[in-house]
Amino acid sequence: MAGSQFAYVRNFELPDPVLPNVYMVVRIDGKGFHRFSDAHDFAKPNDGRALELMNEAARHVVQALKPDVVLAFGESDEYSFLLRRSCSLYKRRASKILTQIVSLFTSAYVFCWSEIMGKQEELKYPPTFDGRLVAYPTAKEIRDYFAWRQADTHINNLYNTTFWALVHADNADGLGERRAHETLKGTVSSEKNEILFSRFGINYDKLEPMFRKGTTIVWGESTPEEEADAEEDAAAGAGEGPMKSQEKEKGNRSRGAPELRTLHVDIIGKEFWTAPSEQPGRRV
Ligand code: DGT
Ligand code: MG
Ligand code: MG
Ligand code: MG
Ligand code: MG
Repeated sequence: MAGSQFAYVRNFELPDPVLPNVYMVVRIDGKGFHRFSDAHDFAKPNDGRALELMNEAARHVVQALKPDVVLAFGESDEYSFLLRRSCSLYKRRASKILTQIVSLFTSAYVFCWSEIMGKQEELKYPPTFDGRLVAYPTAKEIRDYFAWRQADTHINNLYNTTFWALVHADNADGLGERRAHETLKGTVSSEKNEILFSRFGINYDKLEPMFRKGTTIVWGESTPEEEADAEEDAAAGAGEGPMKSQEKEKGNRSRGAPELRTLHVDIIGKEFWTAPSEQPGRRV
């Protein structure tokens, strides 16, 4: 067969399977987002729309890789995706799984850019993301992994919020960036909280949960309120033409079916991992 004398090169393609029956976590991170966020005038320290764009790109990944991705957590320019232990995607080949997620996330980020950032916000150059895949043997490492990422969210957000408050103070106290760094050097959390409260009247705990807790995406049951809404919609639509009856059908079908939930909650404590209201059974 033509080409068979060349086909031996295939033997150089070594398999890279991940061990069976272990959790996999893929973390993607924006490349050079310090520059990217400046170039696109992201608000400091947190740009709500830019974070929503990250969340939307992540939802694309979770949807597309259903049911293998069971949880995603994002903050800043990064997102972590947890794959269930029984995942058999690409026969568990690490490079295939990793590149698929990085590629899908990146293209979704670009695809959704104008919808979320606004049509007038030009994408000035192609954003890229790097990624890594790590295997973890037990639920303990998984919970500690996500606790580690959320603790990072908190530390960075508290620092950045205090830093930019010091820099932007619109009175004679306004420090330059260098002096703000100096002021915060060596301070512990309680001191930053105190600066925020006494100098700027900011109660850190009242700031947006998305900024403080990051974003967690999980499959879950709809809440009783959402079900009531769906029922209301369905009832209102009864007998009112094809569009309405389709909505009704959708409302009916979604009842009890797992749907994507976007949360900004504590995932360090054990409640998140065991709460029956969020998902029947344990998450991992
Ligand atoms: P890397 O990941 O090594 O290629 O380098 P960077 O520049 O992406 O650095 P990284 O990932 O450690 O830190 C994320 C950067 O993205 C950091 O400079 C702050 C910026 N960034 C992320 N989210 C926001 C935001 O909402 N607003 C602003 N202004 N900047 C953000
Ligand atoms: Mg990085
Ligand atoms: Mg980055
Ligand atoms: Mg980062
Ligand atoms: Mg192909």
